[in-house]
Amino acid sequence: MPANEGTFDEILEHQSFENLKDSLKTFSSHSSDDSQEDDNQVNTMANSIINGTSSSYYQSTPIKAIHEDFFRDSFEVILQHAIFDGTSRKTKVVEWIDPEHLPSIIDLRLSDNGIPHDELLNLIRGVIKYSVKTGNPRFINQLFSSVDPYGLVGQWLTDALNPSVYTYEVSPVFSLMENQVLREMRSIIGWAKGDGIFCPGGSIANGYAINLARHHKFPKLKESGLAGLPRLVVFTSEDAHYSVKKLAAFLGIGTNNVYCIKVDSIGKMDVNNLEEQIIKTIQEGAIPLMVSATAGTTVLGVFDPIRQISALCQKYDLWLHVDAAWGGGALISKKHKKYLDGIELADSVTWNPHKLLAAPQQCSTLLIRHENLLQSAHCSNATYLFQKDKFYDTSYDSGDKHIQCGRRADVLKFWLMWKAKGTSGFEKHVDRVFHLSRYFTDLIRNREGWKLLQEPECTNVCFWYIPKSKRHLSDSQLDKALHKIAPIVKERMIKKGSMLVTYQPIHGKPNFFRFVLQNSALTEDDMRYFVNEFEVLSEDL
Ligand code: ABU
Repeated sequence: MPANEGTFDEILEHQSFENLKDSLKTFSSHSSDDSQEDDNQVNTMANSIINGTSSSYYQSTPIKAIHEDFFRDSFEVILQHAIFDGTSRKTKVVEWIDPEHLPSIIDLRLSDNGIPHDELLNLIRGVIKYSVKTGNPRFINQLFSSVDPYGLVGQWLTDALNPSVYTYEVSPVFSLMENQVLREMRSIIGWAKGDGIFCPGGSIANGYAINLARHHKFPKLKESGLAGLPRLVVFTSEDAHYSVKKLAAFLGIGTNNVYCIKVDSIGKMDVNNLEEQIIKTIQEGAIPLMVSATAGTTVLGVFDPIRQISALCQKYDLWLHVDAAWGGGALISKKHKKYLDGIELADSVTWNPHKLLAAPQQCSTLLIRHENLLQSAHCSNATYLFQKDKFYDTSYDSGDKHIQCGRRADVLKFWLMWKAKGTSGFEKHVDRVFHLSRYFTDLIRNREGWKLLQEPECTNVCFWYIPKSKRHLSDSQLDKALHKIAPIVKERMIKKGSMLVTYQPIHGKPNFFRFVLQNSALTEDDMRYFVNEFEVLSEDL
């Protein structure tokens, strides 16, 4: 096709930005008799496109002539500022602006007219500048961090392709990719068979587990509902993730029927107390439904004794779920998988690769030992999506295993990382972050002013730093002082932008800091940096 002929869309698609106006004029003179009106239209259209005024551009598709530069410019800004600067030790973890003032720095208001590309680029710069750099090595605030290069490309590719993984028909590659990755993860757990799904977060995966446990015991409940059912009880430890209670409420079990089992001195589920509570439940005339054990508790990072819990589940016929959202990644390490001893005995496992394995948010899975249960518990056989008379094997249409309909392909970023690094790459990553957590622990164990809460299991290291002026205090005075010090130190680190580390109280103990690692680009120097920074920030307290 000559450069300036064809339909309007063809012109937009094939023209360079510079030739756009001429092409639009030619297009216009070919397509209408009213030349004055056309001239005006062309001028308006060309100006709005050339000036990047998107108010007149509303179509939900990229046009090369209009968007190529915008894509490249945006990519350059993201690459430089979000990715390279964002992961640099020279950049602050956060540029703190309080919520009252942030709207005067980034114009968050929405208006009737669109804005040009150069203004959009400025907004993108602002979003990057004032967002927390979770890929910065000094961000160790949560159970996720890092900007994995392969994961990020996978995430971008996912968004460029914009799939929904419910049928093979619309997601052929991702349907098979999910099967492959979930099968591999099950095999790491130790299951030759089973099933699994990607979930929108670990909380939802835990909720699925509760529903599966209930469906397994009461298969008719899906149709008949809760009426007429005996009271069901879910057991989890005092230190388990709050999602077990939340999802039990959501599923109609009720938070009062989540029995919180005591933990021992380091935060592991006390199996004697578990058995007592199971027996109590039976005596109450209620049904003990499931135990949700935790592999890597959120705060202390400890692993419940899965093998012993499993023995009780078998004795009393309970479903065993392991919430390994955080600690599941340790299964990939020959050295550290011992913490999850017995996990193959579970009925279901939550495992979030976006946590310890540092896949981008979000990437959560529920893996189960039973085949066909997900389908029977959740299917509704929508005839506009899951037609059984399609020409291909519809067992690859996985969407009806889920309670969601539309669903992101969270698998791609994780698969791409796995392809790029291999299982051995993940193993080295896990071993590295465990090593660094032990290195940090050794640095502070006997250092003056530092008090370790307990020896770490996962990569969580919990501690207090006692400023010089408080070291003479009695235990009870010190507890009160430390409780107040943590929020002050946290405020200082945020306002300085020097690091981000979270604090919390637990079991009646005063606020302490939880240091937690998933970023394998950290170094031993970084560990010394953190020690020094805590001392500097607390010096005058
Ligand atoms: N899903 C638990 C995450 C909490 C945390 O990042 O500390």
